[in-house]
Amino acid sequence: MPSSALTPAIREEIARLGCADIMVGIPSYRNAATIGHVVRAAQAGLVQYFPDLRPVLVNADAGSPDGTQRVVVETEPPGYIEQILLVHPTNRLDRVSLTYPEVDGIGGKGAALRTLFEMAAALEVEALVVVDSDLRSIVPEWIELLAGPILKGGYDYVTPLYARHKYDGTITNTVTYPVTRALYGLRIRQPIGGDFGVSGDLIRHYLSQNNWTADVSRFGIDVWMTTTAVTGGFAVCQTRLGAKIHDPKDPGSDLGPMFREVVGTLLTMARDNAERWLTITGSHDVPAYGFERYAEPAPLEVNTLRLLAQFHSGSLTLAETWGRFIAPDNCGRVLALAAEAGTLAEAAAHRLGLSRESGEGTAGRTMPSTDELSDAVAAFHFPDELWALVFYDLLLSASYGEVDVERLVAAFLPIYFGRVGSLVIENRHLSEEQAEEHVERQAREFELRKPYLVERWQQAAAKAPQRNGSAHGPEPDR
Ligand SMILES: Nc1nc2c(ncn2[C@@H]2O[C@H](COP(=O)(O)OP(=O)(O)OP(=O)(O)O)[C@@H](O)[C@H]2O)c(=O)[nH]1
Ligand SMILES: [Mg+2]
Repeated sequence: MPSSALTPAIREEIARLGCADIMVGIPSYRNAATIGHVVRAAQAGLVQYFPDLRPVLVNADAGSPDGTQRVVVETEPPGYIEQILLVHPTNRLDRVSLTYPEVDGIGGKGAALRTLFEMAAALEVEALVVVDSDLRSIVPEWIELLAGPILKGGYDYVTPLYARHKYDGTITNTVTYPVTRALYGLRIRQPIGGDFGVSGDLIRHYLSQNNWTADVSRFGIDVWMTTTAVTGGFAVCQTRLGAKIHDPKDPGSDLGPMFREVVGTLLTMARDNAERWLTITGSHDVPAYGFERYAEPAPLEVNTLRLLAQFHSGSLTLAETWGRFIAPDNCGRVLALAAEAGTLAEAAAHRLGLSRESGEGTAGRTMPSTDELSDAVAAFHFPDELWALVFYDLLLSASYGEVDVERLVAAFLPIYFGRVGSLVIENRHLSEEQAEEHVERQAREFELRKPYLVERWQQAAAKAPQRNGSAHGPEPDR
């Protein structure tokens, strides 16, 4: 990990705080509208569930221009919580809001977490809980649910289990869940959930790693944390948080950079940990903590037409690059699907009176719902098995191919749009539960197809022995 870059102000804060047992960290960037509730819920959780521990709450903000930090500072103080909950904790809760420094010139969620890790290590906390600042559905109990397995159960890493809307969490559902499960053999349903708990031991392990990249400073951080915990042999469990309600995002318009950062990190880590996953077959359940909750997630709209149009337009400019990293048979099938996506999207846009490329409503025409859009392109289907194979082609090329990972992932993005478009279309009439079965089916497909990856990996490794044994072998310090 890059050497510490804590600012003098943060060091002073650490010196003032001295030490703590439990810390809640909240990364933020432009979350003035929602962070107040998150801070109140986290404070209440610390006061209510851990009255005998020394607690601290730290907001690591990007220097948001919308007054996010002011909201944190002006939110009712812990004393208010003590009053309304009638709790008299042994130790006063300290609350801090700071602007975190960039890591090697890069700011982002990961850089914020780097500062939180360093603070947690310096304060010698036993458990660090991190929660997103755009959450609507957080309640005080989340703090217990995320820290309890560490403090009471001896776990090191606690990942969330949520009821998410069937169209939310698309990077998780299509990539990080099935790939983490198939590679490392653990069924961690939300490997990049954003709300999690980490033990003091694991924080020290994180700080000792030397594979921190620009992507990890951004949204690559979550998959980096999960993969580092798993490959380091730390005890992982899941915790049942109920619904995740947060600022909604449309996968076709909002998630491009996040996809590149998450998938870029996942691929690089798969490359560096081949010795750990090559021999794993099948997968195991990961224990779950907390009482079952049934919650209705908030609905989310997705523009399926735009997803299909992006898949198609990507194929027009990227066919040659695709041919360089996707096996010929798979590539032929992907190109045929992209052509079909283009034809269907164009006809549907015409019928619905929408502009073709953006799928946006033209003047005087309101935007149709996700269901209406999906009905209009209902014939489109991107098979599970092809998705798994193409992803494995990507993974292999990221390690042994001639195109660098950044370019590979950027070129892969339109294919992901095609896959997500297909899932939204297929799931439009399914309940959340049925959609969940579909996610499981797809994950099993990744396991089933793993021999395809392993075989090709071994062939490539045999041709490039100098890369396999050294740069891409396991790191000696773990
Ligand atoms: N400090 C900091 N926090 C950030 C930055 N970008 C995002 N965040 C925080 O990271 C958290 C997750 O970001 P979101 O944009 O909500 O991401 P998401 O798509 O909801 O991701 P998931 O919730 O993990 O599915 C939020 O608390 C953001 O405020 C950043 O540049 N700096
Ligand atoms: Mg969010």
